[in-house]
Amino acid sequence: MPFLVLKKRSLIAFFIIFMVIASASVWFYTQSDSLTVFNQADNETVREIHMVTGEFKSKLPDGKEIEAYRWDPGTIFLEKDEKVNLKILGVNGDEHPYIIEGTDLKGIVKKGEETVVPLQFDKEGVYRLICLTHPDKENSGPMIAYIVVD
Ligand SMILES: [Cu+2]
Repeated sequence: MPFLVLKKRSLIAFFIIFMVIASASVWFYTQSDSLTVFNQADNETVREIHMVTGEFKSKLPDGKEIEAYRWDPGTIFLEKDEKVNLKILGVNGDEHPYIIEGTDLKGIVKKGEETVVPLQFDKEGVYRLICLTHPDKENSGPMIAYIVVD
Protein backbone atom coordinates (compact mmCIF):
# COMPACT_ATOMS: atom_id res chain seq x y z
CA MET A 1 0.00 0.00 0.00
CA PRO A 2 2.70 2.62 0.92
CA PHE A 3 4.49 1.73 -2.33
CA LEU A 4 1.30 2.44 -4.26
CA VAL A 5 0.90 5.82 -2.53
CA LEU A 6 4.47 6.73 -3.41
CA LYS A 7 3.84 5.77 -7.03
CA LYS A 8 0.71 7.88 -7.17
CA ARG A 9 2.61 10.81 -5.68
CA SER A 10 5.42 10.63 -8.22
CA LEU A 11 2.84 10.36 -10.98
CA ILE A 12 1.23 13.54 -9.70
CA ALA A 13 4.65 15.17 -9.44
CA PHE A 14 5.47 14.21 -13.01
CA PHE A 15 2.10 15.55 -14.15
CA ILE A 16 2.68 18.87 -12.40
CA ILE A 17 6.17 19.21 -13.87
CA PHE A 18 4.81 18.38 -17.32
CA MET A 19 2.06 21.00 -16.98
CA VAL A 20 4.55 23.65 -15.87
CA ILE A 21 6.81 22.96 -18.85
CA ALA A 22 3.84 22.84 -21.24
CA SER A 23 2.36 26.14 -20.06
CA ALA A 24 5.81 27.75 -20.03
CA SER A 25 6.37 26.81 -23.67
CA VAL A 26 2.88 27.95 -24.65
CA TRP A 27 3.57 31.25 -22.90
CA PHE A 28 6.97 31.54 -24.62
CA TYR A 29 5.53 30.89 -28.07
CA THR A 30 2.66 33.34 -27.70
CA GLN A 31 5.06 35.95 -26.33
CA SER A 32 7.55 35.58 -29.20
CA ASP A 33 4.66 35.63 -31.73
CA SER A 34 3.26 38.90 -30.46
CA LEU A 35 6.76 40.36 -30.32
CA THR A 36 7.30 39.52 -34.00
CA VAL A 37 3.97 41.02 -35.00
CA PHE A 38 4.73 44.14 -32.99
CA ASN A 39 8.17 44.56 -34.61
CA GLN A 40 6.72 44.21 -38.10
CA ALA A 41 4.07 46.81 -37.33
CA ASP A 42 6.81 49.09 -36.07
CA ASN A 43 8.94 48.83 -39.19
CA GLU A 44 7.18 48.12 -42.45
CA THR A 45 3.54 47.16 -42.14
CA VAL A 46 1.11 49.67 -43.58
CA ARG A 47 -1.95 50.05 -41.38
CA GLU A 48 -5.31 49.50 -43.02
CA ILE A 49 -8.44 51.54 -42.46
CA HIS A 50 -11.68 50.30 -43.95
CA MET A 51 -14.49 52.50 -45.17
CA VAL A 52 -17.73 51.98 -47.10
CA THR A 53 -20.11 54.21 -49.00
CA GLY A 54 -23.53 54.32 -47.36
CA GLU A 55 -26.88 55.98 -47.93
CA PHE A 56 -29.53 57.48 -45.71
CA LYS A 57 -33.06 57.67 -47.08
CA SER A 58 -36.22 59.13 -45.62
CA LYS A 59 -39.69 60.29 -46.61
CA LEU A 60 -41.03 63.70 -45.62
CA PRO A 61 -44.65 64.12 -44.40
CA ASP A 62 -45.57 65.45 -47.86
CA GLY A 63 -44.30 62.23 -49.45
CA LYS A 64 -41.12 63.74 -50.82
CA GLU A 65 -38.07 61.49 -50.53
CA ILE A 66 -34.77 62.80 -49.28
CA GLU A 67 -31.43 61.00 -49.23
CA ALA A 68 -27.82 61.52 -48.27
CA TYR A 69 -24.77 59.53 -49.27
CA ARG A 70 -22.04 59.12 -46.67
CA TRP A 71 -18.51 57.84 -46.18
CA ASP A 72 -18.57 55.49 -43.23
CA PRO A 73 -16.77 55.97 -40.87
CA GLY A 74 -17.02 59.75 -41.29
CA THR A 75 -13.82 60.50 -39.38
CA ILE A 76 -10.50 58.64 -39.38
CA PHE A 77 -7.32 59.33 -37.45
CA LEU A 78 -3.70 59.09 -38.63
CA GLU A 79 -0.39 59.89 -37.01
CA LYS A 80 1.79 62.40 -38.83
CA ASP A 81 4.04 60.52 -41.35
CA GLU A 82 2.16 57.26 -40.73
CA LYS A 83 1.55 55.05 -43.77
CA VAL A 84 -2.06 53.92 -44.11
CA ASN A 85 -3.97 52.17 -46.85
CA LEU A 86 -7.50 53.51 -46.88
CA LYS A 87 -9.67 50.78 -48.39
CA ILE A 88 -13.04 52.07 -49.53
CA LEU A 89 -15.74 49.60 -50.55
CA GLY A 90 -18.52 50.95 -52.74
CA VAL A 91 -21.85 49.72 -51.31
CA ASN A 92 -24.50 52.39 -51.95
CA GLY A 93 -24.42 54.61 -55.05
CA ASP A 94 -22.94 53.60 -58.40
CA GLU A 95 -19.95 55.93 -58.48
CA HIS A 96 -18.35 58.41 -56.12
CA PRO A 97 -15.58 60.51 -57.70
CA TYR A 98 -13.53 61.87 -54.81
CA ILE A 99 -10.74 64.28 -53.99
CA ILE A 100 -8.80 64.76 -50.77
CA GLU A 101 -8.44 68.47 -50.08
CA GLY A 102 -4.90 69.76 -49.76
CA THR A 103 -3.47 66.80 -51.71
CA ASP A 104 -3.46 65.67 -55.34
CA LEU A 105 -5.23 62.43 -54.39
CA LYS A 106 -8.33 61.67 -56.44
CA GLY A 107 -10.19 58.72 -57.91
CA ILE A 108 -13.54 57.01 -58.20
CA VAL A 109 -15.16 54.57 -55.78
CA LYS A 110 -17.44 52.20 -57.68
CA LYS A 111 -20.22 49.97 -56.42
CA GLY A 112 -19.00 46.49 -55.52
CA GLU A 113 -15.34 47.45 -55.86
CA GLU A 114 -12.69 48.23 -53.27
CA THR A 115 -10.62 51.32 -53.94
CA VAL A 116 -7.27 51.49 -52.13
CA VAL A 117 -6.02 54.99 -51.33
CA PRO A 118 -2.45 55.11 -49.97
CA LEU A 119 -2.17 57.88 -47.39
CA GLN A 120 0.77 59.57 -45.72
CA PHE A 121 0.69 63.16 -44.45
CA ASP A 122 3.78 65.12 -43.39
CA LYS A 123 1.69 67.98 -42.03
CA GLU A 124 -0.81 67.83 -39.18
CA GLY A 125 -4.31 68.99 -39.86
CA VAL A 126 -7.81 67.96 -40.92
CA TYR A 127 -8.09 66.85 -44.54
CA ARG A 128 -11.50 66.43 -46.12
CA LEU A 129 -12.38 63.46 -48.33
CA ILE A 130 -15.06 64.93 -50.59
CA CYS A 131 -17.32 63.15 -53.08
CA LEU A 132 -17.67 65.50 -56.05
CA THR A 133 -21.12 64.13 -56.99
CA HIS A 134 -22.54 64.51 -53.45
CA PRO A 135 -20.64 67.41 -51.87
CA ASP A 136 -23.58 69.10 -50.07
CA LYS A 137 -27.21 68.68 -49.08
CA GLU A 138 -28.46 70.01 -52.43
CA ASN A 139 -26.68 67.06 -54.11
CA SER A 140 -27.64 64.16 -51.84
CA GLY A 141 -24.80 64.82 -49.44
CA PRO A 142 -22.78 66.05 -47.69
CA MET A 143 -20.58 63.08 -48.54
CA ILE A 144 -17.53 64.34 -46.70
CA ALA A 145 -15.21 62.43 -44.38
CA TYR A 146 -12.60 64.01 -42.14
CA ILE A 147 -9.03 62.70 -42.05
CA VAL A 148 -7.49 63.92 -38.81
CA VAL A 149 -3.67 63.91 -38.81
CA ASP A 150 -1.86 64.62 -35.53
CU1 LIG B 1 -20.86 60.25 -53.57
